[in-house]
Order: sequence, then C-alpha cells, then structure tokens
Amino acid sequence: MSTFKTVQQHILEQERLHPEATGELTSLLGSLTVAAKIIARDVRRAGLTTNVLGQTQTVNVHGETVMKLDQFAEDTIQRVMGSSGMLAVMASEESQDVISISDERARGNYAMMYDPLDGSSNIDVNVSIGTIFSIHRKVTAGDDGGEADCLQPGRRQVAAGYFIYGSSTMMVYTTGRGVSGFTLDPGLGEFILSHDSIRTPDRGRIYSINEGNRNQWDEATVTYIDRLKSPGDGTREPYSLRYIGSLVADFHRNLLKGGIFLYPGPKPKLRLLYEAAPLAMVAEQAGGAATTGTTPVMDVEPASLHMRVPLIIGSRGDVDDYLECVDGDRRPGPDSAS
Ligand code: AHM
Ligand code: MG
Repeated sequence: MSTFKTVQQHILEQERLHPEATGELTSLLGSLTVAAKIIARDVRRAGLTTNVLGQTQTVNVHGETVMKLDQFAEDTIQRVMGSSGMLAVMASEESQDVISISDERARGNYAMMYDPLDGSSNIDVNVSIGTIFSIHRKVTAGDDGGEADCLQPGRRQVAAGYFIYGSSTMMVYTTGRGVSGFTLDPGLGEFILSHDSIRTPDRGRIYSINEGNRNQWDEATVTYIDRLKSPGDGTREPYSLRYIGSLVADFHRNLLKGGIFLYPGPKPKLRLLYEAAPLAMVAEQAGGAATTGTTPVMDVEPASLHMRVPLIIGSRGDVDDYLECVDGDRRPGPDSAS
C-alpha cells in the first residue's frame, strides 16, 4: 500500500533528521503552505471575481506594472508570514526595501525572500504561475532583521522551493536533503506527498529560452542553442523548444522531464534572491545544476536585494554542455544590481 503523507508530516520528519532543530522552520514552512492555499484559492477564481484580474495603477521596483493578483499574493504573504512568529525580516521581488516584522512579539530567527507571483504576465491568460521562496537563518545581532540577513549566498539557504498554480497546485521544497513534491487535494485542503525524492534526469531533450531575445544573447548561448537544434554529429536528435514564459512552470517541467532553462547575459532578467538562488538549491538537491555561466548560482554573493544574474539551470549534463560553450573571454558574469 502506498504511504499517505501530508506536507506537515513530511516537514516534521525532515526536522527530526536535524538534531539541532527547534521546530521553528517546521512552523515557518507550515505558515507558508497556508499563504499558498489562500493564493491558490484566489488564482482558481481569477476569472470569476472582477477585482482580481488586470493591472493595478502601480509600477514596481523593476519598472513593471503590478497585476492585481500580484498585489494580492504580496499582501497575503506579508500578512500570513509577518505574523507567523518565525521571521526576523522578509524581502520580496515586489518591494523596494526589506520588509520588517512590525510586531516585536512576532519576530523570529529566519529571513525569507520570495517572488509572490512569478510569471505575472500570464495571469490574465490562465497559464501556470507560481510563488518562489528562499529561507536563510538570521545572521545579524538584535531582534529585528535587516538587509544583511537577506544578502546571503544561496549556499547558505536552509530551505527553498516553490508553489505552482497549474492544472493542480503543487509545493516542491528542499531543506537540503533531497527534493519532495506535494499536490494540494482541494477536497481536503492539504498538500499530499505525490513526488517523493525527486531526481532530475542527467540529460533532457528540452530547452527553454526566449528565442525572441537572440540578438541580445552572449555568444556562448548562441553557439549552444545552435548546437541543440542541429547536433551535427548525427548522434543526437535536436532538442525541442518549450517556453511558457513562467519560470516556475518552465523549471518544474524540466525538473521532472529533464532539460535546460536559460535566461542568459548580457542582459539578465531574473533576480538572484527571489528566483535564481532558490531554484538553484532545488535543482542541485535533485541532482541538477545551475550556473551564471561563470559561477554556480548558489555561490554568487548578492550585491543588492534586486540583483539580477544570468540563469542557466536544469539537467547536469545539459548545463555542463552549456559551460563547454562558454568562451573564456566572453563569459557572461553576474550583472551588477539593476
Ligand atoms: P516576473 O517575476 O515579473 O513574473 O518575471 C519573471 C518572468 C519569469 O517567470 C519568466 O521566466 C520570465 O519572466 C519571462 O521573461 P520574458 O518574457 O522576457 O521571456
Ligand atoms: Mg518572477
């Protein structure tokens, strides 16, 4: 008989593997599932309620128009996680500065970075979107956290993962001991273990990149993509292009099926703290890899909250092939903050 396990049971089990654990991380991740259930509920009803689809009048820190559902997800996470009692500070893709925990009694020992609703441009057209999260231990002294708690390299994450609001709602997360996936049972309102010990294939047959940006790619990327399309030596079939334009959805598909996602330099778009580092931890824990072209994403030192980096992530064999194409002189480096 197959085992039945809720995400809460699973998180508790993971905690027991860490003798020093205090239960705070378990509680934090538990609160996060509550926020995600609220977001999932409203994403499901998006076409039915008039106040959820469409744009707000606000432009975010990246110059992008904030969608109503973006704002709703941001408010939900701030509300639920701000009162969880487990966080010292938060930082969001949607907020210029760090988000303090206003209630002193609700302050904890972790910092959380998140992208409340990744793939916003797809919200109005019913395409999968997601929430990405990254959790670090607080490293500064004092009760309230600050920017220094957020500006830690991905290698120091204690947990990371994402929720995907797709044909079903899933949570995929890691605390550094492999990757597990849970599917939300809408009847029970619980995330149930559906993908135990996820391992990504060593190599895939899919590449995911915005081909419309070809004129802006660095040379290594042009060379690599051309090789995927026309392997030349006849030993391989050309790869298939699959690009949703929703990072969580593109990443999730490639994680399960194998393949590579690229948002390369010299004009990277994706943000280190909210997108690249957490997905890099998931990829590595599932046996895959993530690089900027010069550095493993997990080792990049964040220079600022909204720093962007090239992201090449997926099956290890495919990422290695990409790195072979990186010419020494033309390597794309992590972009400065933008
Ligand atoms: P967002 O966080 O504002 O939604 O932007 C990030 C999204 C990713 O989900 C996706 O991979 C990428 O932007 C797509 O960008 P583009 O439209 O340039 O291909
Ligand atoms: Mg995003």
